[in-house]
Amino acid sequence: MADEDIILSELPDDELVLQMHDDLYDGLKDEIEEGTRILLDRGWTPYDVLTQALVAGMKIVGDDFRDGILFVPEVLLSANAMKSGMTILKPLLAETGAPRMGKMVIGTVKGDIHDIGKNLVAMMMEGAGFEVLDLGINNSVEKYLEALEAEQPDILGMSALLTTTMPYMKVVIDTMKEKGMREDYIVLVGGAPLNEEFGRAIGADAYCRDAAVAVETAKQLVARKHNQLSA
Ligand code: B1M
Repeated sequence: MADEDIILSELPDDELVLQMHDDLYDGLKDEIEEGTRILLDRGWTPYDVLTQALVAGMKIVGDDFRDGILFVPEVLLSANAMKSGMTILKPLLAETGAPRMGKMVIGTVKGDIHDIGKNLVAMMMEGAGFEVLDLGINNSVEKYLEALEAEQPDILGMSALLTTTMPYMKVVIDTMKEKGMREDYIVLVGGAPLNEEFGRAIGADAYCRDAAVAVETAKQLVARKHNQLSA
């Protein structure tokens, strides 16, 4: 069947999700928005739409980018389509009425412009009741420190998607140590090329594999910090 013959609303859930993976691959923003709304209307939770339709679709894009089948302009279109789906989900994920859990400053490190994963983490943290200040992409150590001093958050979150930019996280943590402010904050790091060992080696409090892990880790570490302070 030709693409123009496909009526998304007539597809059963499993076929619609596969079609959304194709549409994300093809960077079709309107179709991704439509598919997102259809799944929500059918009673899907925002989290399931996010993970099963959008994040899973982006994984296929990522694999083909890695294998040289897709190139930057195509991936940018996919990223824009993904973001438009995320824009629909964002208020719904934030609407959980969760009690205030704490505050986080988050940003992608210097030299790195990837922001989809970081945005997802920010969205999920807000949904879990955290106040989030998003510094965007390409953040220097000065930008991070300025925000920490101005905002006094519980958590600093850093994201890096490139093997060439992930070492910059250590620059930020080392500078925090030099200035005697490292222990004032919980530092969480994440991004596809990182792992637990790297997180430990650079002196972060935790590496977070995905947004859900970031939320759980943040909750645990903030609770521990508050218990220590009140003990
Ligand atoms: Co880029 N890129 N890219 N790219 N890109 C990767 C990262 C790459 C792995 C692709 C590949 O070759 N397989 C590769 C890096 C290779 C390496 O370093 N070893 C790569 C490259 C090489 C590049 C360029 C250098 C390409 C070029 O120009 N030749 C260039 C770099 C530009 C720069 O930053 N200076 C570049 C550019 C781009 C686009 C602009 C086209 C676009 C970014 C658009 C945007 O973000 N607005 C893009 C994209 C989309 C990707 C891939 C395909 C997808 C990334 C993504 O959004 N994933 C990516 C391939 C891949 O990762 N497999 C790739 C979906 C997202 C939900 O997952 O970001 O992993 P992720 O986030 C997860 C977790 O990692 C974690 O939670 C998130 C949600 O569950 N997490 C955190 C992330 N941050 C966290 C922070 C936390 C906690 C958890 O803080 C507490």
